Amino acid sequence: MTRRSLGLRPAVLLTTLLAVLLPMALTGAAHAASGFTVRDPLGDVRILDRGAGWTGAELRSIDLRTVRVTRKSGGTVFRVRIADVRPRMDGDQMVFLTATPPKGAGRFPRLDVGMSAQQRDLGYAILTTGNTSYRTCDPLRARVDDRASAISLRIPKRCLPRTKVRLHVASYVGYFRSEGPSASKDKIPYTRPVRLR
Ligand SMILES: [Ca+2]
Repeated sequence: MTRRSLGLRPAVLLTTLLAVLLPMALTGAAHAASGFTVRDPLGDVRILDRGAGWTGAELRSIDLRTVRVTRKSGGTVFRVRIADVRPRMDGDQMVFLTATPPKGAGRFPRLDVGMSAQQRDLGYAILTTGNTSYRTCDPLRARVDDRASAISLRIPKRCLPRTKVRLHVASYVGYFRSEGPSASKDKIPYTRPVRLR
């Protein structure tokens, strides 16, 4: 394709090219997703209370396997795979994510996220940006993938820190959004600083 064949002046040609290419670039950006995965070994659940009424299999069911963080244009999805999602279990399988600044970079922003396979409508995210300032995204609905034993929560951008943070993940068997003690626990130690949005 030449200028002559199109019969266009350079400025018009440039405008035409931009008109074609710019929407393509914007579309590409809108659909771009990036992220990372944190892995944890199986078999490392800590039993806190054997006498709380749950079977050994139930107590070990929250064994963390992977945490996949996918940044999208509308927010970030945290997808946590555990050993065995049990939607009909009596009691709750819970996952909590905490994000804090790199060492020595102060206390804020701090992100607190909670989700449960049994209490799907009660997921939440709280972004604390100062001693008395915070934003809440509550309630958020968790998605449960039985076959993959995964619990996912999508957090809107307004409740995500803009700066790099270290991510900590913990899972429990107990009762979600209650003050009661938990019967078992697994955890992934703080990661290196990562971007969540
Ligand atoms: Ca584990």
